[in-house]
Amino acid sequence: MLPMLVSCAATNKVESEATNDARFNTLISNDRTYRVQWHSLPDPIPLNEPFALELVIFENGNDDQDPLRVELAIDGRMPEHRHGMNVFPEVVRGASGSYRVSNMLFHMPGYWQLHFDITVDGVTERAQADVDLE
Ligand SMILES: [Cu+2]
Repeated sequence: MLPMLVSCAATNKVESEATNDARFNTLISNDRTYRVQWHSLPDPIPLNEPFALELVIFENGNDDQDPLRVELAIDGRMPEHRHGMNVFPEVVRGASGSYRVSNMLFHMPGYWQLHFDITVDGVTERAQADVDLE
């Protein structure tokens, strides 16, 4: 049986850009349902200055698909201090399927967690990233 040759050049531009672009970090959600490709703007995340996030969400383990459309909630927490941010992030989905999160602010140095809460059909799953801010 001949292997099936499929050109992937144009099938998923966002996927390949997000996967191959060194700016993007890869994050698997806690129950391994989703793969989040994300980076901050600017990168690294600045101390006490507004920043943004750009991210794309895929089904984990499926490399041949379009970015997912989900309900997305973003939060930043300092678990050791038991507090979060003093601002409310704004999430906008772009035409390419990527999400842009603005109005982020980590107001003090230390250990932060970025929470990406992804909801599909009423079920929420979290992906989280550790950020050590100096
Ligand atoms: Cu704190």
